[in-house]
Parts: sequence; C-alpha cells; structure tokens
Amino acid sequence: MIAAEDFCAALDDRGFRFASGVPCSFFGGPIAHLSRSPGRYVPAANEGGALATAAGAALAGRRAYVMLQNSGLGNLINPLTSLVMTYRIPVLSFVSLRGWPDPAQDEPQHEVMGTKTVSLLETLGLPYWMLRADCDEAGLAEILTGVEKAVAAGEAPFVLVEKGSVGKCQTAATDEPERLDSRDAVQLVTELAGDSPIVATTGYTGRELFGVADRPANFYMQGSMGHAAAIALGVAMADPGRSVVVLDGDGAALMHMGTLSAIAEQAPGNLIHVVLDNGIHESTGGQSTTSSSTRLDEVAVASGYRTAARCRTLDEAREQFTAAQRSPGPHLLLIPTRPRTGPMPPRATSTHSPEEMRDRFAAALTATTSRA
Ligand SMILES: Cc1ncc(C[n+]2csc(CCOP(=O)(O)OP(=O)(O)O)c2C)c(N)n1
Repeated sequence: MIAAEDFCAALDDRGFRFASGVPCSFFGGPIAHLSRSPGRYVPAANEGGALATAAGAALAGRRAYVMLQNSGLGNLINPLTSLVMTYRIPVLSFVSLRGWPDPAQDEPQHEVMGTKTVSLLETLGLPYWMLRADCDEAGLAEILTGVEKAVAAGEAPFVLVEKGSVGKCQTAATDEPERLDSRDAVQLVTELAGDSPIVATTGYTGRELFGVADRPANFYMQGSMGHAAAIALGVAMADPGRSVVVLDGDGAALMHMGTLSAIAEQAPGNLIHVVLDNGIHESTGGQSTTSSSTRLDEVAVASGYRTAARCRTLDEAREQFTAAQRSPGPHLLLIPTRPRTGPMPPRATSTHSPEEMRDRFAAALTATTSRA
C-alpha cells in the first residue's frame, strides 16, 4: 500500500497537479489530502464532469487526472470517447475496481462493471496499468513512467486501482449539532408516508431506511447514483393518484441535477422529494459535496417545483411533509443532517436480492394502485 501523501506527491513530481473526481472510498486518502489545499481538487458533480474539467485544464497546459469508481465509468464514457479521445486530450484516469477480482465478494451492483472494466478499456483501445494492493512507491513510479509516455503520445491512460492500494488520510471531523440526525428524519418520513412507495438513494440512506422499517414498498437503490428522483418520477407518473416519496442525498441529487427540471416540467402532483443534505459523500468516507454553495431547495423552486422548504427541526419537517401530502406537488423538502454516528444498519442486500426487491416493490405498487 502507498500512503495517500506519497501517491499525491508522486503525481505532483511529474507535474500532475490538477485533480478532479467523484469519490470512491478507495480514494478517500488522496481526496482528503488534496482537499486541504484550495484549488488542488475539484469535487465534480459526476464522473463525466470530472473528466471534462480535467480536459479543460489539460487544454490550458496543465497535467490533469481524475479519480473515480468503476461504477462511474458509465458517466465518463461519453466525454471520454467524444471529447478526450476524439480531440486527443491526454487526461489520466484512476479507476477503482469494485466487484473485482471476485464479484461475489462485493455488492451485486458492482458485478457487471467489476467483470467488464478491463474489457471495456480494451474494447476502446485505451492504454491501462494495474495498481495492485502490494505495489510500493517504486511500482507506482514505473506505472507513471508508462503513463507519461502515453500522455506524450496524446493518449488517455488509465490506472485501475485495486482495493487497499492507497492509504487513508484523516478527514476533518465536523460537529454540527444544529443539523438533524438523518435516522430521525428517515424515521419521520417513513411514519408519515403511510403505505406510499419510498425510493431511497444509494449508500447509507437506503441502509438507514432498511434499518428503520423494511417494507415491500421501499425501493433501495444499489448503485445508479443520482437517479432515485428519476425512478420516483416514473413511479409517480404511472399512477398519479398515489403519493410517491424519494429519499435523496445531496451528492446524489447534485450528480444528475437536471432531473429536478425534468420533474418540474412533468409536474407530478404526487411526488415528494426529500433531500438529506449532510454536505458530504458520507457513504464513501465523508468527502465534501458542493451543496454548501448550492441551495438545492432554491434550485428546486427555480426549476419549477411547486414548493420547496428547508426544514431545520423535526417539527418543521413533519409540518412540511404533511402539507406536501395535502397539496399538489412536486414538492421538495431539504433537511440539513449531520454526519451519522454509531453503527450503520446492514445493506438491504443482506436480506433481499435485487430481483426480490424489484418483485416485492412491484407487487406493493400493484396492491396499492389507485387505478381501477
Ligand atoms: C456513478 C457513481 N459514482 C460514485 C459512486 C460511489 N458512491 C456511492 S454512495 C456515494 C456518496 C453519495 O453521497 P450522498 O448522495 O450525498 O449521500 P450520503 O452518502 O452522504 O448519504 C458515492 C460517491 C457510485 N455508487 N456511483
């Protein structure tokens, strides 16, 4: 394993001083280290944005790299093929390998990408190297020498990163008692939702919902980060007579923020969008999102949501949620939450396979349909 500081220094020494990305816990160390110095790391909304930002920096003469999880390759592939490869802008990508080498050892949503990441890069004809967990600084130096040759040739090199290759780094602890406990917020939403379907975003939020009350009408997203609200839009439009709740995260909502506009344009009166805003990607280790500079409640209103409210207390959240149930939406409730403490409940996949979740959610929708 290479220490996070040494990983960043090795890149720095070769002139790679501009970084962007979307967190994976594998890169928690380098992201925390770079984030201590302003301007060293751009927390992108999604992986495609990270690559495009790095490409812009490369056009301006900087050596740039991105860090992402292989689940985010889907978001990256469009700017990779049509920008970076087409214009031959040499940007370096570090991609963590979830679901690899044995997908059975990881969560089900990583199975497809885990087994296909290497072949995808080979299909695209991209040069790549493997950073193994037992790789030391000399091994990294050798990889970076190869990377530099690829960059000089105008190629977009990739380094695939095995779990445990790069060390962790202390993240600054935050203590924000004025924010709500996310578990209390999830509990409240579950209580008020009655038998309405709840779509929960990927990561800790879904686990928290599973821990509070596992019910067939809960759809726990595994992966597809940023798409919870879009799923809920589809569910809401399929049966306008039934209320639908989405439990989102700030990182996830920012990742595909255009969905707010799509929701507003369709204006499903039965959609309640709850965003638990802790300001961080907590599920991957607490890296900052950009929600401190973007008020998602105001974005929702500007996008065309019927109402949006910032709820600072549980009473406010109760009042706003109940009001949202009584009047046509779409409505957004932004709940500032503090970082979670204590043990997390297990993942829903500890009990239900993805197919089971699909079937029981679909059956719950059929059972509670308002359609004749
Ligand atoms: C496309 C994609 N990129 C990255 C990830 C890794 N990932 C899983 S959960 C998560 C953080 C989600 O942050 P947020 O929505 O703010 O929720 P929190 O973890 O704070 O509850 C990330 C980055 C992913 N699953 N998919």
